[in-house]
Parts: sequence; C-alpha cells; structure tokens
Amino acid sequence: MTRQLKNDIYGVYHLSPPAELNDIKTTVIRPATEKHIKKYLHQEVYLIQESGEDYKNITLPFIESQSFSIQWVYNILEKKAEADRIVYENSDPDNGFILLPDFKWNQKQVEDLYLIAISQKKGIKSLRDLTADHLPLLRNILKEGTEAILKRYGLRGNQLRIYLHYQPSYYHLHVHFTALGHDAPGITVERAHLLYDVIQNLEMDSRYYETRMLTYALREDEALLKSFKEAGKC
Ligand code: G7M
Repeated sequence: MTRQLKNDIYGVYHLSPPAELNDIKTTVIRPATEKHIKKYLHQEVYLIQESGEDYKNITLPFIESQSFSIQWVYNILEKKAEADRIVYENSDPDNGFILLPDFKWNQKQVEDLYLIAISQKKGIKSLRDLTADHLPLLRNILKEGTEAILKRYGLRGNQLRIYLHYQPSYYHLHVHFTALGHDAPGITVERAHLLYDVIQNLEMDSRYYETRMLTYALREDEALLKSFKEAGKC
C-alpha cells in the first residue's frame, strides 16, 4: 500500500489487492463480428432525434438491411441454451416471456442484480413497434417478473429499475430488470425507458411510440448514424 495524499481526514492510497480479491469476470465473443468489436471500442457519441417518419424512412430500412444475429435469443426461447438459468417462464405465445439472468450478471450478489425478460412472441423489434395490443404482454412482464424476482432474490418491485432500451442492441423485444442501486450500463436518460412509463403512455395513446420523437445517442462509427447523415438529418 503506497500513500499518494493525506489531507485532514482524507487519504488516497495505491493498493494491490491479493489474487483472490482480484478476479475479473470476462465475456468472450468468438468469432466476433466487426459490429461486436466496434461496440466495445471507445467512440464519440452524437444525439439523434428520430421522428416517426425518420423511423419509417431511415431506421427501419437500416434494421431490415443489417444482419446482427438474434440467434442467442431464439436459443433461449427454444431451450437450446441457458435453459438451466431460467428464473421464470410464462409460455403463452402472445403474452408470455422468459426471465433469466443477463450475461453481464455473475449472480453472486443482488446488489448488481441484472435479469432480462424476453418476449415469447417474435417480430416485436423494439419500443417503436409497441401499441396498446402489447399491454397484456408488458403488464405480465412487469407483474410476474417482479414477483419472480421477489421470490428468488428477495428484492421488491420498488428496489428494481425495469426498462427497455431504445435503440436496443438486439431487435427482439426484451425488458431489463436491474437493482435500483446498481448503475448498470445503458441506464442513461437517452437510452432507458421505464416500463411503468411505457405502459402508461400506451394506455393514453396506442400510437404513442409509432408517432413520437425518440431521442438517443449513436456512436461515431455506427452505420445508422451514417444513414441519418446521408438523409441530411444530423
Ligand atoms: O437492450 P439491449 O439490446 O441493449 O440489451 C441486450 C441485453 O442482452 C444486454 O444487457 C446483454 O448483456 C444481454 N445479452 C446479450 N447476449 C448476447 C446475451 C446472451 O447470450 N445471454 C444472456 N443471458 N444475455 C445476453
């Protein structure tokens, strides 16, 4: 331990933890695509304001043209992968979902709890596709997901942050459940949409997410940013 600074009751030290306190959780993606590599590199970020029209003219054609595989999601739904990790399942084909630990969580402590609920129904790409027809699904995820987490991990609904990403990384509807005290990646205001708010917005207006402006950040090298630039939108 080396002391760098001492001032009144404040001290700054340089510590080298012993090996048993020093292990690093590692995610391996093999083979990694160019998009995976870019996802983990530092980039400048820019804010996009996407109207409903921009979505139809720019974002949707982009999503349809890209080939970022969601096979891992189908493997979970078909029980070909991670079946032993499922915490809760509602098998209804329209309004059901599977709840399981996100692979970012090592499940050792609830302080950084992180689970995802994956819709059984295919074809709901993101928040933009949601209408009042999806309210039963969203309410099931909220109620049953919260109950399952209380039962398994002892955290109550008011200790959880439950949200969707826009843009998501994977275009198959899924909802994030994280411990409220955990500053999980992707909880910034320009990306996370609380499930409580999503449900209320759709209760007020079924076309809310089809029509409203959605603001989010894109990284400098992202192909979608290029599409917005080419359309003269940023
Ligand atoms: O909303 P967005 O698409 O950004 O989030 C996707 C979430 O899925 C992230 O929190 C990832 O950590 C998580 N995730 C990604 N993959 C490839 C897997 C996986 O194979 N298994 C599990 N359990 N979670 C994943």
